[in-house]
Amino acid sequence: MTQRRRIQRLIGSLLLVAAAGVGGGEATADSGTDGRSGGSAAEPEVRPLGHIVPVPASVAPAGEPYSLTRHTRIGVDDARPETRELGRYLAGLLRPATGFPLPVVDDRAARGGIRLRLSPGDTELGDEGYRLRSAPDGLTLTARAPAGLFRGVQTLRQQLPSAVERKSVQNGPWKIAGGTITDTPRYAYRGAMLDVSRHFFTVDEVKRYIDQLALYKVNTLHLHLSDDQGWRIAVDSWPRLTTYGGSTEVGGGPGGFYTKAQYQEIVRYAASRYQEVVPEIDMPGHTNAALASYPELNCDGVAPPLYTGTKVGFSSLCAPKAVTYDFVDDVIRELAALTPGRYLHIGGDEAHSTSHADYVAFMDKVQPVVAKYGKKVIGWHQLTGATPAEGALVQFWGLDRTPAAEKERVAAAARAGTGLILSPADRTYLDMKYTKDTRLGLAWAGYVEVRRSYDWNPAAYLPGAPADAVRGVEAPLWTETLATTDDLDVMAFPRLPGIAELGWSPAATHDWDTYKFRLADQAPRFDALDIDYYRSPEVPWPAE
Ligand code: TNX
Repeated sequence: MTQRRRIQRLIGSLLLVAAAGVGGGEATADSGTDGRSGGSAAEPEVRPLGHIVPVPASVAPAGEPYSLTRHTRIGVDDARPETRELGRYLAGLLRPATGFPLPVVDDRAARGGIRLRLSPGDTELGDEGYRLRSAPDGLTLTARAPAGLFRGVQTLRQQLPSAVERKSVQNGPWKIAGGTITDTPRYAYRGAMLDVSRHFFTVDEVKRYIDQLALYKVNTLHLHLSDDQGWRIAVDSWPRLTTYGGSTEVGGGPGGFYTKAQYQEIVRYAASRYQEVVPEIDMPGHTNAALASYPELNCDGVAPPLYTGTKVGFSSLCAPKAVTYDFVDDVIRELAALTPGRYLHIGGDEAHSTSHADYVAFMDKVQPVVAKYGKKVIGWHQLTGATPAEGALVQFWGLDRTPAAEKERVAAAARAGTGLILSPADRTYLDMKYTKDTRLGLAWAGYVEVRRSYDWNPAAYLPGAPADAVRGVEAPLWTETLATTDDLDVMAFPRLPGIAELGWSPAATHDWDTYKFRLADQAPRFDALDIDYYRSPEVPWPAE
């Protein structure tokens, strides 16, 4: 958290204390008002069912709330070992703030408690859906698979007062509104990308981001592992990629890289949050770190110096050279072996110093290598300038002003069966400035205020692309200007939850005028989780 926000928050709590003194100990809707208009009231004791982000597909409030107490047990169905693990995860979330023991027990021993149940026959719940039933006599989460229970746990968590996110014991009561939520995702692919190349982020920093994504039901973490400024993943057969190519970053800092063991730790942690990691090695452009590490990868056989600036489009692997494909085969083989997920992202963007013929030849040779090692290709949408492989997905990162012909090329690929991930830069790029006054970020795609990032429809975004070609959305976080977790926080929040909602919630629920209130009510949760965020004037935040 920045110093400025710490001070703001301190003043906010002093005002609250003062207001409580005047009002006889009751915080009122006005307490702590800091002069901003339109702020919503203090958190109610029981959050209305479904007043969360992403908004659930179906919400049926009914009856009295469920109360979590010091006697609550968490019951797990032992049909699969993951369920007990999920019970422990839930207990781990709830114990610090409630101070309750919350033992994880056999389902039968949890009468009146919180129960996590698998019901594989419940086909309407799909792969990630869940049902939450809350009543005074118990709370039950049901899903067909552990992933659904995990998503349901996030709903349960958001239904509780935001103080539940704090790491020390807080006052309850801990109530969850009565009724039933039945919820399934709109899209199977709900991603976030983190660029660990322009600035390196440690394993712990990546885990922190994974936990933030989990809260909003994101299921894919795309890691941009190589670029001009740094190579971040160990490759045993080409060790200088990391020892030399990983030794710096934008601005000349020390950079860094993940050993294979560290990378696997990230992958395992993501899996425990039901996120699939999509590793990206960007090729044939964005490769200065590799070219600097191995002279033979350059057409002229001369290694360029390491690069710590922020220009793009100046580097290329040498498409005509045989050694290039030995290199690519080794990298993809070793990376595939670290990847339980289905996809490898091969980049393919901004290859401005690769000729079109070389680009096509390169992609024609490289995509089969991905298949050979058992993975499917994802590429940035320039891949449609070559021929995307069978089963490939392309990630569209254009914007409103992208030429119609370029959009049509992507749409044509979609009509021919290529799946689409939508990351329009002027909507989903979390590194774009919110306004001209935003301290961090870039502005090449324009300013992206909170409403703009939320208020678009993925199904109708790309003219001529069939709606069912859209596999989902992804919010990329490029880090040329971002060096710390505070920097990541303030750019991702509060736009990330909006992209996550576009990915999860049914199109029929899409509505800025209701979303903005649900988003506003995430603010105390951001605070409790120590997430720095941009207090956009478009959002009716509660007073701090
Ligand atoms: C474009 S989007 C890039 C990245 C930059 C980003 C900055 C894409 C595939 N390439 O290399 O980091 O803009 O916003």
